[in-house]
Amino acid sequence: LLAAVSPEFVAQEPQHQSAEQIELHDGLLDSSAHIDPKFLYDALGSSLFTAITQLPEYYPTRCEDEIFQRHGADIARHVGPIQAMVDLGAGDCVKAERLFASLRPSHYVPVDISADYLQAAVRRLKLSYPDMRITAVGQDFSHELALPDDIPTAQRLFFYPGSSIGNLGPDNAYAMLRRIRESCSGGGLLIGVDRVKPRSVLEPAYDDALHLTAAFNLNLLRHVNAVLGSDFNVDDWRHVAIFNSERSRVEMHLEAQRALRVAWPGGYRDFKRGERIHTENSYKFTPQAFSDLLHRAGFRDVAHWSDARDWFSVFSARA
Ligand code: AVI
Repeated sequence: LLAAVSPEFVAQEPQHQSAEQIELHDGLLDSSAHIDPKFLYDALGSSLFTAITQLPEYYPTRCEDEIFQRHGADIARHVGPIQAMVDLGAGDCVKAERLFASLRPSHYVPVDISADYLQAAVRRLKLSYPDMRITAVGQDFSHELALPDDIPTAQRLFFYPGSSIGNLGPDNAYAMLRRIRESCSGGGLLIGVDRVKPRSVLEPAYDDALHLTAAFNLNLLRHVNAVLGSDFNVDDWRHVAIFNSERSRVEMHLEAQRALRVAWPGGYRDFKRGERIHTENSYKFTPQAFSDLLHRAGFRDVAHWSDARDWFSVFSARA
């Protein structure tokens, strides 16, 4: 039995599906096909992202490091004394570790969707910081934040580096900041934010000469094949990265190189040559726009620091 949505988009009889499969199915059958950027991060995707942060074109990581090096003492003064440092998307915990000396948390709470990866990082940290209490939380914090309730909210400093907030759309970014504020009432937030800058800098950062970002984007199709059982052929697709200045975001897409059909259990879609799947937005902010967003989300006492070129900013705010 086929329920035709249009000649190109066909949903077949529903089978037992996971939430991720339903999300992928719906995104692929939308009038403009899209796939959530979380599907960029399987094991290979996470390694590719780590490699991207070392590319000469990908400036955000280096700019953020520079800010912490140049302004670390000022930042620590603004943050004030803290007990628990809650690291959102901690990964290998290296960014937070560099701040331990200046922020002096007594309790470190790394949160990451990949609990296994986190456990390995925490084992390493425990050897270097035997006196620090460490509580690893394996959690997808994109929809809710559930932290151990023995950490009073006023003792929490949320650390959200790397401009990961920029991968959320405006409504979700606002909702995430509100959730963080509610969860650290009396405490604070330290967050990295990428800034608006010329297209000539932004586009190569997302379309590098070694094609690592292209591999990162295309690898999402392999991850989707594994989750959905689809038959995407990576060779049929091309990585596209463009700065959408009206919306202040770099967009990543995958573009069909020929007319083709992608099928999966429960559906298929015919793509025309040149048709695109939208895979990621990376919003870029002016300091004023991000400061306004923090205030709207209920933060106060907002301060920020930048690198020498004003390409990236680190904001500190109280909740
Ligand atoms: C993780 N995130 C902040 C990166 C960014 O810059 O938006 C992901 C990324 N996409 C392509 N390159 C890096």
